[in-house]
Amino acid sequence: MRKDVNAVDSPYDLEGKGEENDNIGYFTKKKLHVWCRLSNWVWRSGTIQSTSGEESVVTLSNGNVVKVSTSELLPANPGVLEGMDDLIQLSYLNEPSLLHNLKHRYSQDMIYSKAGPVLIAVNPFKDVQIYGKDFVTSYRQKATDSPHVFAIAENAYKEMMNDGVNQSIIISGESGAGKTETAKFAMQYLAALGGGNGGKECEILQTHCLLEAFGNAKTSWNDNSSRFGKLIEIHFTTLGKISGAKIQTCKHSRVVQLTAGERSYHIFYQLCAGAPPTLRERLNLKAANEYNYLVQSESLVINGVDDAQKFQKLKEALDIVQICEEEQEQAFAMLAAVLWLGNISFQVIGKENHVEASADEALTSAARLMGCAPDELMQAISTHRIQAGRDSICKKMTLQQAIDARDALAKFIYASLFDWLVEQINKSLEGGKKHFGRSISIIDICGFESFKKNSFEQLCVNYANERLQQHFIRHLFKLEQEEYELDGIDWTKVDFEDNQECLDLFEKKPLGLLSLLDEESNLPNSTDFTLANKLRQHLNSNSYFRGDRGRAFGVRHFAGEVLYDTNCFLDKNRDALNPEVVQLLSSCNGQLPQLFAKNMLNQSLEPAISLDAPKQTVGAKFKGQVFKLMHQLENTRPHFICCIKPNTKQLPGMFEEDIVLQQLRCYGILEVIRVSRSGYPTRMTHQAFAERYGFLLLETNVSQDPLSISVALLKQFNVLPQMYQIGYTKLFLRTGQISALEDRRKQVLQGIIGVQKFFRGHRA
Ligand code: AOV
Ligand code: MG
Repeated sequence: MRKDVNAVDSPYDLEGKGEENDNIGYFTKKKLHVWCRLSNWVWRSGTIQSTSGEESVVTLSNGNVVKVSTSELLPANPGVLEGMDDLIQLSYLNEPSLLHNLKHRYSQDMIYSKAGPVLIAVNPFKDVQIYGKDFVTSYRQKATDSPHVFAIAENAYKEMMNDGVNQSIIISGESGAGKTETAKFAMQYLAALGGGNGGKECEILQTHCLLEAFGNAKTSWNDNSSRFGKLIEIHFTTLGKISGAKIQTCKHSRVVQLTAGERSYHIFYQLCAGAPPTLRERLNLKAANEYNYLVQSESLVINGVDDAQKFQKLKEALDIVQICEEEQEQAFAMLAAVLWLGNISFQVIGKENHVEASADEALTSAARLMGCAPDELMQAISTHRIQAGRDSICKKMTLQQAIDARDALAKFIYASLFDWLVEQINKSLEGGKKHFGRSISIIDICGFESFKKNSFEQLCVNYANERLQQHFIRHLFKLEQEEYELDGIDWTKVDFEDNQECLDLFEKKPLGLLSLLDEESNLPNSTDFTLANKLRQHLNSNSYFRGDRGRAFGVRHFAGEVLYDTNCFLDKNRDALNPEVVQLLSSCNGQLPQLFAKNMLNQSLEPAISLDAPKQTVGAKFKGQVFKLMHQLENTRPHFICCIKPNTKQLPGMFEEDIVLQQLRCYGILEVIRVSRSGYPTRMTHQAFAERYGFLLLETNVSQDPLSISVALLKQFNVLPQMYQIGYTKLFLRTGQISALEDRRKQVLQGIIGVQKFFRGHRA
C-alpha cells in the first residue's frame, strides 16, 4: 500500500520524529514559509505566528490568520527553488510543493517538468510556441536541457544510436491530458532527426491525420479523443536515418450508439461536409444531420473545427501514403454504406412481430454502395437460417433482432475498413522492405475514462490503462528496487501502490472479470442482470471489485473508482455477425466487401471451427491486442511521459489544484521522485566499470581485480561515499557522478595531452 502521501521527506521534518517542537520553533522563529492545509485539496502558503506544539496560528499570504492543527502544516521551499525544472531538486518534497512548482511553471507556459526519470507534461490547451525548428535545433545541439518532449525523443535517439538498444516512449495520462499531441511532437522531432531518406518521415507524419479521422471522435472529455490505442514503431538504419515504420493498434468498435455530447468518428462528418459534388452524387451523400447514426447525439460540429477543410487534408494524406484514387473511392463508398445502413427502417408484418426492411432510399443506397441487390441486403438483415434436421429453413427476425443485425453489419464494415486502412498505411511505410535496424516505439492509447455512464468500451479502455500503468510501475519501482536489493546495497524501500491485484481482477482465469464476461456471453439465456449477478457472486471478495445494485458494479482502478453499467455488455462483447451477412458480403460486387468477408472467414477458421462456432469475443480480442502491444514494449528501453490535465473544461490558463493533485497521486509521482532522489541511476558491473575507466587510473599499486580497480578509480575522482554504493556485482552511482569519469575518458581518448598523461600514469 502507498505510504502516507503527505509524509515529508526532508531533513527538516516539520511533522517531526520527536523533534517537532524544535523544527516548528525554527520555522516560527525564522518566519519560514509553510504550507497550511485548509481542506483536502486546498493548500495555502503562510508563516507560523505561534505554536503550542499541537496547534499553530498561521498568517496566510493573503493576510488571513487561521488556527490549525500542526499536523496540517508542511514546510514550503525557499523562494530560490520556485519553479525548478526537475522536482527532485526541491528541498522539501510534499504534495503542496509539487503542485505549487508545477503551477508556477504552468503560469509561465512552462508546461514540461521532470520528476526524476519521468517527464511531466501539463496540457496547455492552447498553442505554445515551443515546437518550431529552432527548438528542434536547440535540443539537437544540446544548447538547452530544459524539460521537453523533444529532450525525451533526443535521449531515446541518442541511446538507440550509442547503445544499439531499441527504445520506447510511453505516454500515459487521462483522457484529454495530451497523450496524442505529445506523441505527435515526439514523432515530429524524430522525423526531423532521421529525415532525408526518401521522404519516409513525411509519410509517417501524415498517418496521424488518417488515423485520427478514422479512429478519433468527440467525447465529453476530449474533442479529439482517440478511440483506439496505437504503437508506432519507427525504424532506423544504422546511420540513424528513418527507413520505415509499422503501426499496431488495439480497438473496440463503436459507430452505433452515441450519448449526449459525443460524436461518431470524425471521418463521417468530414466526408459529409467536404466531399466534392461529383463524389456526393456517386455516393448519394447527404448532410450529416440526415443520418440516424450521426444525429442521435445532437452534437454534429466541434467548436473551431472545419470538417470540410479536414476532408481536404485527409485526401492529401491518402495520396501521400499511396492509396490510389480508386481505392479511396471504394473506402468512401464503404463509409457512405455504413451511414445509409443506419437509416434502414423495418416494417412489422404479420402477427408474430416479424419484420422486413422498408424498400426505400436507405436500403437501395446501402445495397448499391456495397455492391449487392437491395433484396439480398434485406434478406441478410431480416432473416436467419435455422437448422431443422438436415434442412435449413429461413426464419424472419423480430424487430430488435433485425436492428441488431443491421447495426452489427455497419460496425463490422467500419471495423474492417479501419483494419484495411492500417494495413495500407503499413504497406506504404514499410515500402516492401523487411526491417533489420533499430527502432523507437511510441505508444499512445486511449486514456482512463470515467463518465457519468460507463459501459463496455470504458471497461476495455480502463483495462488497457491498468496494463500500461503496470509497465510504468514495474520499471520505475519494482525492477529498480529489486535490483538494489538483489545486489545487496543499503536501500530503504519506497512503498508504492501496485495495481497487480486490479489486473488480476480482470485477467484471472476462470474467475476474472473478462473470463466471466466471456463465459456469460456464450450462454444462451444470459442477460445483463445474470451477468451482474455472476460477477457479484464470484468477485465480491476482491477488494478492487464492488458489487452494486441491479446491473451495476464498480472497479477500483488505479486512477479512481469507476461504476459500470452492464447494459448491452454481452451484446457488445459478442458482437455477433449473422452468417447470412458474411455470405452477402462475400458475394458483393466490390473488392472491399469481399476482402472483409474473406478476412472474417479466415479469422473464424483459425481455430479450425466453422462460422457457427462462437467466435472470439471482443473482450478477448482486445486483451490479446493489449498483450501484443505490451509484449512489444518489453524488449525496449522505456522513456516515460506522464500527461496531466489541469482542468476538466479543456480551457487554457486554468490550473485546478485538486484535479492535478489527484492525477499526481494516481501516477505515484511523489514516489517516483522519492525513488529517483535516493536512487542510483547509473549502474555498471565492476568488470565493465574497470574495463571502461581502468586506463585512467594513476595509482599503480592496485591489485588487478575489477572491484579494487573500481574502488581506486572512485577515490581518484573524488566521488563522495554518499554518492555511490558497491553491490555484489555492480557499482551504483547517483545522478551526475559518472560524468566526470566520462569527460575525462573522452579527453584522454581524443586529446594529445590526454594521451601523454595516460602514458605517464601507466609508466610511473
Ligand atoms: P489524449 O490523447 O490524452 O486524450 P489529446 O492529445 O487529444 O489528449 O489532447 C487533447 C487536447 O488538448 C488537444 O486536442 C489539444 O487541443 C490540447 N493539447 C494537448 N497537448 C497540447 C500541447 N502540447 N499544445 C497545445 N495543445 C495541446 V484520449 O485520446 O481522450 O485519452 O482517448
Ligand atoms: Mg489520444
